[in-house]
This record gives sequence, C-alpha cells and structure tokens, in this order.
Amino acid sequence: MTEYENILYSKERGIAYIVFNRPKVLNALNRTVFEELKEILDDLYADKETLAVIVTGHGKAFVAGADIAEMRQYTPGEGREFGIFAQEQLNRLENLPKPVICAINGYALGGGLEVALACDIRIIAAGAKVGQPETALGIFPGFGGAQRLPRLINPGNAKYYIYTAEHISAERAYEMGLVQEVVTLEELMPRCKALAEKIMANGPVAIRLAKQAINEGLNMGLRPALQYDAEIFGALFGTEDRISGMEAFLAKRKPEFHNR
Ligand code: DAK
Repeated sequence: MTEYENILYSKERGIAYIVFNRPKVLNALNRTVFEELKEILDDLYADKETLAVIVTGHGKAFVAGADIAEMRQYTPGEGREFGIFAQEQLNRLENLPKPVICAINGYALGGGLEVALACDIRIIAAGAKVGQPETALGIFPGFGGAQRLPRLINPGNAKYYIYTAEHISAERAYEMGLVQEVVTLEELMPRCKALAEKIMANGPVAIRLAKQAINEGLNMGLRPALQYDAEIFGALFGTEDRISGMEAFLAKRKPEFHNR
C-alpha cells in the first residue's frame, strides 16, 4: 500500500479507509492533500475487490476546510486552477462506483463539509460541528458546497447557513437531513463499518448501478431520469448476481454475490 504524507489509506475486508491526517491544522486541505486524494481515487476506480469506502479524519477534526494559510497568497489564476483540480477530485469521489460513507468525527467546515457532501451517506459524532463558514473569509463555498448543499437540504436552510457562516450542531444537521445518523464518537467507526458491511451483503453491481442512477438522475428532469433508469436497469438482468439473488430467494437461502 502506498504511504501518503497527509492521508492514511488502508484496506481491510473489502472496505477502504481514507483518513485525512494533518491533525496539527485540523486536517486542512492543501494542494498536496488533493494530489494524494487523486492517486487514492485512481486506485479505487481500478480496484474490483473493495466494495465500500469510509472517509474520516484523524484527531479532533474531520476537516476544518481548505488550508487558509496556503490559500492566503493565491492569485485569481491560482485560485481558479486549485478550485478546478479540487472540484474534479470531489466529483470523482461523488461518482466512485462504490458506496462511500463519511464518518464525521469532528469539525467538518468549509471544504471539509464539501468533502462530506460528495460522499453518499454521512454519519456524525454527537458534538461534531459542520458548516460553510466561507463568507466570513470573504469567499463562498467553491468546492461544490454552493451547489450540493441546496440540493441535499432545503435551499432556504442552505442559504441561511452559507450567508450567516454559522456552525451547525450534529442534531441540527440531522434534523435537516444533512446527515443520516448521530452517534457517540466511540460508536462512530463501528457504526460506519457495520453499515458498510450491511450494504456489502447486497448485490454490488446493483448498488453500483443504483448509485449511478441516483447521481445521474439528480441532474435530470423526472422523465429523462426514468428513461435513464430503464436503460441501465435492463443490464442487471444479464448479471450473475441478479440470477443468484433471485434463485437464493426462491430456494429460501442467503444469496452469494460475486460482483459480476
Ligand atoms: N486552514 C489552515 N489552518 C487551520 C484551519 C484551516 N482551515 N483550521 C484550523 N487551522 C489551524 C489553526 O490555525 C491552528 O493552527 P496553530 O495556531 O496551532 O498553528 C490549528 O489548526 C488549530 O486550530 P484552532 O487553534 O483554531 O482550534 P480551535 O479548536 O480553537 O478552533 C475551529 C477550531 C475549527 C473552530 C477553527 O480552527 C476554525 O474556525 N478554523 C477555520 C474554519 C474555516 O473557516 N473553514 C473554512 C476554510 S475556507 C476554492 C474553493 C473552496 C475553498 C477554497 C478555494 N477555490 C475554488 C479556489 C474552500 C475554502 C475553505 O474551506
């Protein structure tokens, strides 16, 4: 396994772990973090064995945002280039053909929340805070937060939190549907692993195509989205997993899926 300076990357029993690891600066995202994330995503796109991914942070924060110290001296051209590269990696994370669970262990602010928004499911530790405080720095959420947050939660709430730059408690995030569960910090990783295992017990090809249908469909109107579903759904009937899933049901036994 490749060692990275700013990210701990490991795999165990079908689950890959991406752990942001710059605890001295609350895992702030600099250019190098995104370069490392790019390599990790290259690996995950090619990896057929890994069936789920968990993203979290080392130390007291998940990610406290983009690295303000590094960004401070950016020219408009550098800012644009950094934004394009970072956005591309978050788009690739969002569309990774495997379920991605975000374990929010502490602050997920600015770019940190934008990473979490690019994951499929968010579980948060009680006491952790999320938010898009960029307007307090004179910028707005430029890694996708201005687009993904209002699509995920009520646009009025998204505007409220982007305009005020207020931190959002775990409970309020749950109330708004921004996260799926609030658990204690001790329970966070066991719960995320159990959730990954539960998902992995189902047909991997079905999950991959469900994710594709949902992500693509969210960018379309209802009719073209349903048409798109019908097209990719048909492909499932040619898979070995679909046959073994249905045969197992009829034979009253547990299915065995082979990701084919
Ligand atoms: N960047 C750099 N360093 C950071 C940091 C960050 N985002 N957040 C924290 N740190 C550093 C602190 O400076 C401090 O360093 P030392 O003083 O020890 O050297 C260390 O981490 C510990 O932080 P604190 O001492 O502040 O810890 P506290 O527990 O007191 O406070 C906090 C925790 C999370 C409330 C506080 O650190 C904080 O407010 N952090 C900043 C949060 C924030 O504003 N995040 C948004 C960043 S802006 C772009 C698109 C998008 C973006 C950028 C560009 N383009 C399209 C170009 C995204 C921007 C952002 O994410």
